[in-house]
Amino acid sequence: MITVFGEGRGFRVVWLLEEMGLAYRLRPVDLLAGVEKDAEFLAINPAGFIPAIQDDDVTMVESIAIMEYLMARYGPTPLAPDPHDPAFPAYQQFLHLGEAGLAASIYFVVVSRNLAPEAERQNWGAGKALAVFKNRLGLVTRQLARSPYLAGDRFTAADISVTYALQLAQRNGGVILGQAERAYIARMSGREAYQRAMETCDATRALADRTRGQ
Ligand SMILES: N[C@@H](CCC(=O)N[C@@H](CS)C(=O)NCC(=O)O)C(=O)O
Repeated sequence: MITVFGEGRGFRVVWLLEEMGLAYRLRPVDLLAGVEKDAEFLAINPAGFIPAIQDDDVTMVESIAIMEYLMARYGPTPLAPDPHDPAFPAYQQFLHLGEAGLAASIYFVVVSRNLAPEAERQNWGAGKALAVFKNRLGLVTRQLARSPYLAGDRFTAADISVTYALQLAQRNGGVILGQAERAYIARMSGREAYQRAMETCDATRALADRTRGQ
């Protein structure tokens, strides 16, 4: 049985597991309560960030690497196009842009806005991170004008990667997304596997409920 530790970007992993129909359990990790008190989780990831997974004797961190591991280990799956498929380059690019370009940037905007001391909320680093996010978002907008999914005409793990980042920006980063991105999120979150993942992920669902309509 695969164990997923923590939500946040762990939502990507849970959504992927639901898309693949694999059995798993979610073990919550409460970062705000203080991860230093969670000895069981620190034994899995001594660096204390989420998500992590345990799969028999495999322990991993990094949500995109975890998704790639699961698709390679339990695939083949249409969620990961074959390297010879014409969809592969766009798939690979957006799978990684979702974290390296989008989520990793907006995360520092989110923590500055929500967790930093009042006087440090408007800091230069957060402004630069927001500018980087918006710059990379332009590539997503351009791609959505060309195709319904980021890798072309079918859903892949790249859509899981980017949808998570767009929702983080919308829910916690103060970003107002355009019509194309909002319609894309609505399509992605209408998927049955997404809905099942939301049922499992209590913290993500609570956040979505709190920020709906903002
Ligand atoms: N690139 C990593 C980012 C992991 C990450 O920063 N996770 C956040 C929550 S989603 C976290 O644990 N932050 C607390 C910390 O880094 O100490 C991934 O995709 O898994």
